[in-house]
Amino acid sequence: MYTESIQTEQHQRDIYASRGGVTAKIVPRRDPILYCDIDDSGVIDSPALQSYRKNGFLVVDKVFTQVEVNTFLQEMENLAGHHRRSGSDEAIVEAGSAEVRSVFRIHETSPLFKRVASDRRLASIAEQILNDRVYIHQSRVNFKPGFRGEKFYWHSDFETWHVEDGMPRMRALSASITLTENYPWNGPLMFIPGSHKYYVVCEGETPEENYKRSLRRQELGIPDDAHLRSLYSEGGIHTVVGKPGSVVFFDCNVLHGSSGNITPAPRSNLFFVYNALSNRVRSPYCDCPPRPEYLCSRKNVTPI
Ligand code: 6CS
Ligand code: FE
Repeated sequence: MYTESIQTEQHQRDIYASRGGVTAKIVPRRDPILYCDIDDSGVIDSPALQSYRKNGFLVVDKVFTQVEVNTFLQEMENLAGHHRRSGSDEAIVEAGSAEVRSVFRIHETSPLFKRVASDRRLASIAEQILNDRVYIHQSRVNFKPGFRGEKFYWHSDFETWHVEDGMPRMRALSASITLTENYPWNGPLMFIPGSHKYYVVCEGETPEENYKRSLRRQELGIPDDAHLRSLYSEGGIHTVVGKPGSVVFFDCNVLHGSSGNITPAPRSNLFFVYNALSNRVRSPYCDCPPRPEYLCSRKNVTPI
């Protein structure tokens, strides 16, 4: 029987408590955004580091060539076909159709994407910003197919990774590789610049196996309208319309989302989540069993 009295010390000192019996509110971030000095000694130069610190994301164009992107697209289709045939858990199907929405753990199931995950064009930027050795906390391809690609409602990845995966602090970032043209109208990634400087505490109890719903349609651990409106009025919305081969590096806590895609043009992106080795996950902060390994590296934490 889980009672207050046996709450672990980890839970008692939870500075990023969310869900459970807490009241929705906005609190200041308690962690650095940049763990490195702002100088020109690393891959990312000072102006770009300052932009990342200010906004919570950074777009880098032409990281991968169109030839490389074409191989990623082919591998993406191979993975979708394989997982569709095998019905594996790693493939998430859209809530309103039979379309594949996401395929997770691609850094382990695909030799090609395993190489991409440790590619210096990505990993060295993660190591610079996080100022630590890094490992892949989660990887996925989001298909957002044409006609029936559904939305990803506004959220902070960290809120989920903290509450459901036990990620202690905000020392992780995502690299999103654009595989298809991200137009203003086919469900591009949207950010609320500056929202990463706050932590939006959410209400609601986390049910067991929440991920079976949240990965198709996230309704828990999302900011309420009032708090979203206040962060929006401060930072606005930035829509990332990038060419294939561009990469968006974004902080684990910046609010982001994307609208549904009713156009014929798919909006497919690869995501690799780099977590600092010193920030490896502990037990979940919610009263649920840990999420599966394909969503959160727990057993296989191999520094790049
Ligand atoms: O639950 C998660 O880990 C996933 N959910 C979203 C909406 N973004 C991050 C991650 O892929
Ligand atoms: Fe996300």
